[in-house]
Amino acid sequence: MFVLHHGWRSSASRRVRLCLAEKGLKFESILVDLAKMEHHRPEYLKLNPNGVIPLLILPDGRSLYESGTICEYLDETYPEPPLRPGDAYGRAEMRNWIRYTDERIGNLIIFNWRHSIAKVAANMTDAQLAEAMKKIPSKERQQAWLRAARQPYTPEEEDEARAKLTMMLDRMEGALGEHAWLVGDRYSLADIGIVPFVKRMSEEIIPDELSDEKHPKVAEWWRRIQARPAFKEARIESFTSTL
Ligand SMILES: N[C@@H](CCC(=O)N[C@@H](CS)C(=O)NCC(=O)O)C(=O)O
Repeated sequence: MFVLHHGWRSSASRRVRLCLAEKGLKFESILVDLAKMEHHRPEYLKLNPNGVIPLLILPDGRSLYESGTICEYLDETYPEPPLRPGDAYGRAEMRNWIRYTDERIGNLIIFNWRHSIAKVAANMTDAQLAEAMKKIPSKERQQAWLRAARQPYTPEEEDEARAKLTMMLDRMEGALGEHAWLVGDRYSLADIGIVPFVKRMSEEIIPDELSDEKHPKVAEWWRRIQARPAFKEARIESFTSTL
């Protein structure tokens, strides 16, 4: 049995749950409370030195982190239904999509953390914050925690993030003008990788951009995605619901 350390609202965790659901693989769920910094505890960092979720423990006891890598591993190990293109070029394109979305996670943090992490971080004393910083392994995430605690994002930064997220939709619109899914005619890990981003954009960030008027191909893709049984199974639910 797989054991997944995750969060219901975490985008990277959502990718892995989507992949597991497509494959019909069950898992034991271990929820990691980010606001309590459970992902920075020494025992967790031993298994995922990056100090983020998700983390997947395989049935043989070995562990894996990085959502894109986990999904590729699952597809290689449980090939049905296939979630990667059948040819090397297609798989390379798929990896570029995953990398592209990975690099844009910061634009989601600006909107996501205010719902949980920022509330806790803002109440930390300077001494508590300094202590917390020592446990966060990456400079980039230390910076994000500091921003959450002491320097909320400005409206200008939010607008900039919205513009970058809209550019992702523009790029998707181009790809979907050529074929049914982001890479060719097969639903793949490229699509799965971006689903959590689009979910958040559709809720409170830039919902209008998901309309048939603004991005018709993406809007149609989004309807097809939401109709997949795995979407429900993976519980890609409203971010602000009380999960
Ligand atoms: N590249 C990583 C990103 C993981 C990631 O950013 N996870 C977020 C939740 S979606 C997290 O753990 N954030 C808490 C933190 O940075 O302190 C992956 O795809 O697994």
